[in-house]
Amino acid sequence: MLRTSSEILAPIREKVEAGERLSFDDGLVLESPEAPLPEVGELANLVRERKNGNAGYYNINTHLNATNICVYRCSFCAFRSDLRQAKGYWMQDDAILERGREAVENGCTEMHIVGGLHHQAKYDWYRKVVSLLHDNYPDLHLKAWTPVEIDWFARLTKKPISWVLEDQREAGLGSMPGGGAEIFHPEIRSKICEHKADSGRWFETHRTAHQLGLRTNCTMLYGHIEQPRHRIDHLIRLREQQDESLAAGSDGFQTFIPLSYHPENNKLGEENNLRKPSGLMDLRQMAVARLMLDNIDHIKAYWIMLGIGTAQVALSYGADDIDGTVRHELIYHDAGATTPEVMGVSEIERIIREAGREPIERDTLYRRVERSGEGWSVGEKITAEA
Ligand code: V47
Ligand code: SF4
Repeated sequence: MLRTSSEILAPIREKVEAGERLSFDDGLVLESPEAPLPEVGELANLVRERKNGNAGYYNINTHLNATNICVYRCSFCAFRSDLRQAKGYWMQDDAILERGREAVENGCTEMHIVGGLHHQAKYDWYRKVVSLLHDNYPDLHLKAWTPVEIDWFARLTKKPISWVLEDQREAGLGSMPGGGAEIFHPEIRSKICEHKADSGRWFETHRTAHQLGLRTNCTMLYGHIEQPRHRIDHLIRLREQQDESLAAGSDGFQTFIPLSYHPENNKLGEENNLRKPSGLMDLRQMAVARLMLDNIDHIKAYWIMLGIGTAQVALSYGADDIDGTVRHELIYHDAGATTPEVMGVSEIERIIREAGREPIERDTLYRRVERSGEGWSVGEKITAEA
């Protein structure tokens, strides 16, 4: 018998309303075109409002990609350069310090630092990127390095991940962004980024960071050659890690960011004739993530990647955060993003308000930011369960 759409979602609705955990198979149902997107979104919104009320979080941040030269060749990456390519760059101390000065002048609370793994850069250079900024701009929170970089540093220094993370923390590392996760399942990972840190190493890095008291984010790159089962597998692996970190007394992952694949200027897109995921796909991924990741507080709709319109709608499809004002973003703009290069605070607040949410400026660790005149300070940690 043909089931109506609501019947398909009825068992999931019951679980969501009762606050019960969804299974792998539930995830596949949510992914199925038979599950109507508005209903999936409504369920995700229920969880989103339960966890984060009406808040629409943002921060004032900037990016630093100190080199785009990279030993790896992930097939989706439009940002990387070879050593001898004209677009290759490697920033030295003055340029890095200048970026810090500009950030502080613009009221940034956070610098997001990731980049290529330069063939000739020694570990000390990567450490100096962090220590230079931290020593000169101690109030700027440095959210830096993915497990791909931490794994590279461990290879360069021949030290364990825990040593690298502790050394980075001593240099000024404040937390870690969510990149490098891509798709964990080996059927896909082996095709899009076979050489860099594998899923085991990715989780080992985050687990160790959590044990050391560092907060981290997590991501998933979707909309290329993966299937729904790879995405649900990815989300469940993250959920299991979060269970483990929370059970061990750590705070674990703060935010999950679903990353919508951009097909321009990269081999993966060219060889598979891929198109950008639709707005509907973006919204479904947001909602599915909110429903599956019951133990992660925040879901971010990264406006740079989604576009402003979709990010606004996403605030009612599970997301509670749209990232920040974002200066100097390269990874998405190199891969075809047409969003503005930076957004002002009044504009970011306007688009959150227009989406029916209350704009709240947060710092990287989700504490309310209070501004007076030129300066800023952090208030209470915002509790997730509203
Ligand atoms: O790991 C690279 C992705 C990630 C493409 O933690 C691409 O707050 C789409 O992790 N199309 C880095 N995605 C970005 C990232 C991130 C972004 C915003 C906030 C946070 C956070 C983290 O970007 C990479 C990869 O998954 N990426 N190329 C592309 N062509
Ligand atoms: Fe290098 Fe990162 Fe691009 Fe992969 S995604 S090629 S590791 S810069």
